Amino acid sequence: MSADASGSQLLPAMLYETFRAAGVAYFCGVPDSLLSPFGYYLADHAGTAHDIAIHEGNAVALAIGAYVATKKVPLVYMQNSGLGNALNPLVSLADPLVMAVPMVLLVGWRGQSGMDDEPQHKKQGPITTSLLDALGIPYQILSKDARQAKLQIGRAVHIAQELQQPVALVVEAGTIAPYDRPGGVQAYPLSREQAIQAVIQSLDERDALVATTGKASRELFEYREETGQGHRRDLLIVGGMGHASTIAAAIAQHKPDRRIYCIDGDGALLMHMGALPIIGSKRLKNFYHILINNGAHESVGGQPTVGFMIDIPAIAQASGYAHVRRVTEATELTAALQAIRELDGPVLLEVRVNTLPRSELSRPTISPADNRAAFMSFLDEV
Ligand SMILES: Cc1ncc(C[n+]2csc(CCOP(=O)(O)OP(=O)(O)O)c2C)c(N)n1
Repeated sequence: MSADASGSQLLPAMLYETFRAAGVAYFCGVPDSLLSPFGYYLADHAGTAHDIAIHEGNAVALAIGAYVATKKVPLVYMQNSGLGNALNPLVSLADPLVMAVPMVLLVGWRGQSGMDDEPQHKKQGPITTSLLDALGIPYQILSKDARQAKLQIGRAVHIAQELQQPVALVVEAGTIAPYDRPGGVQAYPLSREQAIQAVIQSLDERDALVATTGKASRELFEYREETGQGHRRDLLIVGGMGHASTIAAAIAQHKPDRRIYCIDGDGALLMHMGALPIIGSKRLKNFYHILINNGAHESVGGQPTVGFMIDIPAIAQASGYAHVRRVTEATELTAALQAIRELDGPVLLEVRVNTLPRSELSRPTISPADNRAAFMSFLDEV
C-alpha cells in the first residue's frame, strides 16, 4: 500500500498536499458526508487558509475574492446538492463569459446512478455530470488510485488557471479514506434527540411539525415509529437545506387556525438566514420556530458552524419575531414549550444541545411524496 492511499482510497493528507503543491492556497466549502475526512483534515491543518461557508454560493464568493486578492486558484468543496446554491455565482460571475475566475470544485457525488441513496439525492445524483456539462465546467471523476488522483488534481488546477474558469473533480462514495473524527462535544446537557422528543411531547393532536434536513428528521421519524404515533403530523424537509422554516411559515400563513412548529438546525438556519426577516415581517401568530443549535453540521460529521458564536434569538427579534428565548436545560425546555403555546408568534425558541454520538439511526421508510400527501390530509382535518 502506498503512503498516499489506504487500500484503494485516497488519504486526506495526500489530497491536501497535492492541492497545495499544485498551487492552491485557499480552501472553502460546505461540509458533505463523502468529503468529511478531507474537511476534518483541512480544519486541523489549513488554519486560516480554510473557511466553512454558509452555503455553496457563499463558498464560490469566498473563492472569487480569494483569487482576486491572491491570483492563486482556490478550492471549493461541496455536496452535489449544493450545486444549486452555487449555480448563480458560478454562472453569473465565475464563468469565462463574465469575470473568468479560476477555481477547482470538489463535488461529493451523492445519489450516483446504481447506488442506493436517500430520496433527496435521486434527482440530483443522475443530473450532476450533465449539469456540469451544461455549465461548461470541465470535470473528471476523481480516481481512487493515488497516482492517478495526483495527476488529475495537478491537471484540474492547471486547466482552471489556463482557461480562467471553474473546473470540477467529482468524488464518488468511498473515494476518500476515513480521518479520525473528533468526538462529540458536551457543551450542553441535552441532546438533539431529547430536544426533539420534548417538542413532540408538548404538541396537541392538531399541531403540525416541519423538520429540517439531516438527522433531525430521521430522529423525529424514528421516535414516531417507536412510539406508534404515525407520521402524518410531520413534514420532513429531507432536501433543500435551510428552507424548512420558510415552508413551515408559509403553511402557518395559509392555515392560520393550526399551530405550525418548525424544528430547525443551526447550519440550516444560517444557510438561509435571510428567511428570518421575511418570516418576522409576516407576524404569523401560529408559527413556532424551534432552533436546535449544536454549533455544528452534526449530520454530516460535526464540522463547526458559527451557531455558538452569535446570538440567533437576538437576530430573530431584530427580524420581527414577536418572542424569542434560549434554553439549555431539560426543565427549562419543557417550561418554555408550554409557555410559548400561549404566545402569539412568530416565536423563536433556541435550544442549545450537545453533539454526543448516539447509536445507529434508521432512515425514514416513507417516501417524501407520500409524506407530503399524508401531511396534507392531516392539515385538511378540522
Ligand atoms: C445544499 C446542501 N448542502 C449541503 C448538504 C449536506 N448536509 C446535510 S445535513 C447538513 C448539516 C445540517 O446541519 P444543522 O442544520 O446544523 O443540523 P445538525 O446536522 O447539526 O443537526 C449538511 C451540510 C445538503 N443537504 N444540502
